[in-house]
Amino acid sequence: MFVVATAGHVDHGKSTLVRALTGMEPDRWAEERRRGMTIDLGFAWTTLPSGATIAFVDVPGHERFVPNMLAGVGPVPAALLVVAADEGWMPQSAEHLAALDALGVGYGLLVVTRADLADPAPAAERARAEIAASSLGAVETVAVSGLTGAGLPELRSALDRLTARLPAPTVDAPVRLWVDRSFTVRGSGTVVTGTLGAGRLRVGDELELAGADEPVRVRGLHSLGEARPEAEAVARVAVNLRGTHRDRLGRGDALLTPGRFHHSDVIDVRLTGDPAADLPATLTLHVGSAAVPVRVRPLGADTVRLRLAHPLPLLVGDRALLRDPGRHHVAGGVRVLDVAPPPLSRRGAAAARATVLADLDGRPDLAGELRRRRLVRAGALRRMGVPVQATPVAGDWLADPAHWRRLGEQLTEEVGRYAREHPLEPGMPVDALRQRLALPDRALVEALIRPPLRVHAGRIGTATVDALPEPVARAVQRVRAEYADRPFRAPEADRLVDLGLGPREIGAAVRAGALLRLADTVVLLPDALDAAVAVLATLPQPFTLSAARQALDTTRRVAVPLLELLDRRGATRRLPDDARVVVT
Ligand SMILES: Nc1nc2c(ncn2[C@@H]2O[C@H](COP(=O)(O)OP(=O)(O)O)[C@@H](O)[C@H]2O)c(=O)[nH]1
Ligand SMILES: [Mg+2]
Repeated sequence: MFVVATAGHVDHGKSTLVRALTGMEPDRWAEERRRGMTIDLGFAWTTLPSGATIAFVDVPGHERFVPNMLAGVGPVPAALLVVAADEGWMPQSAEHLAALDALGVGYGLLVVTRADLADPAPAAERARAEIAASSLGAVETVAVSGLTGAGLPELRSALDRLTARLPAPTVDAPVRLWVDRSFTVRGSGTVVTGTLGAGRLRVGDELELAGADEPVRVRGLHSLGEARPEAEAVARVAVNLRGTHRDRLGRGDALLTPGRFHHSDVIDVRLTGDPAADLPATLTLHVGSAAVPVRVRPLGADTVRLRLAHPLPLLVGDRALLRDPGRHHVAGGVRVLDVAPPPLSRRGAAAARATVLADLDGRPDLAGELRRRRLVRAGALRRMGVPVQATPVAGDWLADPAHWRRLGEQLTEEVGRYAREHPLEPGMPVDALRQRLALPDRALVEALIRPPLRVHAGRIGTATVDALPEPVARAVQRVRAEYADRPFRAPEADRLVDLGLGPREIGAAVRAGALLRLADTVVLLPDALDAAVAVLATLPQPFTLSAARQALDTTRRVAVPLLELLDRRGATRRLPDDARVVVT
C-alpha cells in the first residue's frame, strides 16, 4: 500500500479529487459536508492501474486548520499538491508547500483541478516554479476536472509512476505510529488510526504509549476497512486498544515498539530552508501528528535548542517544522541532530555546543556519537535512532576507542597511586576506582583491568608478593627460606616480631596470598595446605591428632588449627572419636 496526502488552498478541489479517484467520501463530518469544507483529515483509498493500493490522507486547506493538515502530512512520504486552474497560486498553496518542504517531503505530483473552469496552463506554470524550489523538486503535472472526470485516467497513471519511485519502507524497524484520530467503537472500545511508516503491527502486540507507563495491547487491526491479523508498513491502520480508555490518547500521541524510543524534551536541531533571523522565543513544533509548544534557544547560525512542553519519541534525523501559531506561518523546517543533548550549564557551553552541532547533519553516525558521548549504552543509542554495529566493552556499554584507552591508562595510574598511599592494602577497591574514573558501572572498571593488574575480592592490585611493600615482601622471603625444609613449623611469635611481621603486615601478606594464617600469630606458607594433605594421606586411616603432629613434624600449636582448617575445606573429616580421615 502507498499513502499520499493532499495539499493546497481551500476550495481548490482536493476533496472532490479524492472522491472522484476513490468513490469514497473524505469529508467524514456532517459539519464538513454541510459547509462543503474539510475541517479535519479524511481517509479514502483505491486501486491504481498497476494493481497497487493507494490511500489518501485528505487535508483541510483553510488556514485555520493548518495544524490538522500538518498532523496528516507529518508521517506521509508523498503529496498531491492541488491548485485550482481558475484561482491559481494562493496563500495556503504556499503555506502547504512550505510545510512539505520543511518536512523534507521529496515525492509528489502537481494536480491542477477545476480545469473545466479555466485554462490550467498559467496556474500550472506558476505552481511548478514554486514547487521546483522546494524539496519536491521537478514534479509531473496533471490537469483534471473533478466534475467531468477529464484527466483522471492520466492522473491514475501518474500516481502509479509516483508510487513506483517511493523508497521501500523498513519493515523490520521498530513501530512508531503517530495517532491522527482516536474514537470509540461500540462493543470494541478505543480505536486509533495512523499512517504506519515503518515496521509491522500484529494483533496481540504489546505497545508502549508514549508518555504513559502502562503498556497497551493490540486487540484488533483494520486496514482499508478490513480486519487483518497484521499490517506492514506503509499502511493506513486502525488499531483497536480495547481496555485502554479513550481519554488516555489522541492525536499527537504515538504507539511504539516498547523500549525502542528515547523520549526527548530537549533536542538540538538544524533549521532548514530560510530560517528567520529573529525566531520567536516560543513556537509550535510539528512532528508526526504531534504539535508541541517549544522554547527556542539559538545556538549557532542555523542551530537551536528546543525545549518541548512535553517529551516526544524523537530520533536523530527526524524532520519536523516550527510554526508560529499566532502569525499563521511556517517559521522553518527542522532536522533533529541530537535527541539527548548535554545540558548547557557551564559558561561558554552554548558556543562550544554550536561548534559541535555545526558538524552534524542529522544522519546517525555511530563513531561520532561515541566520540561525543565517550561511554554510552548500545540500547540508549538505538533508542535515539543510531544503528549500532560495535562490540560493547562491557555489558552493553560502548566506548569511544580513544577514551577507553585513556581510561585504561588512568586506571593504572590510580591503582599505583592508591598502592603508594595504602601500602598495606591488597589493592584499590573497585568502587573507589569507579568513582575516581567517574564510571557509571562497576563492570566498566573490571573490563579496563589488564595484566599484571587483576581483581581479587573486590579490589584491584597486582596481588603478588612483588606487590607487597618492600619490607613485608622481604620478611616473607625470609620465612620461605627459613622454613623450606620444615614447612609445618610456623615461626614463633617472637620470630615474627624480629622479622618485622606485626598484625598489619601479616594481614597484608595474607590478603596478597603470600602467607596463610591459621590463628592470630600462627602463619604458614600458602602451599603448606596441599603439602599437609599429601603427608596425612600416607598415614594409616583414620589417624589421631598426635599421629598427624608427628608425621608433619610440628607442634600442637600448628597441628590443631591446621587440621581444623583442613576439615573446613573438606580435605579431612573428623570422626566422632576425634580421629580423622583424609577425604579422597
Ligand atoms: N467545476 C468544478 N468544480 C470543482 C472541481 N473540483 C472541485 N470543485 C468544486 O469546488 C468546491 C471546493 O471543492 P473541494 O473539493 O471541497 O475543495 P477542497 O477545499 O480543496 O477540498 C466545491 O464546490 C466543488 O464542487 C472541478 O474540477 N470542477
Ligand atoms: Mg477538502
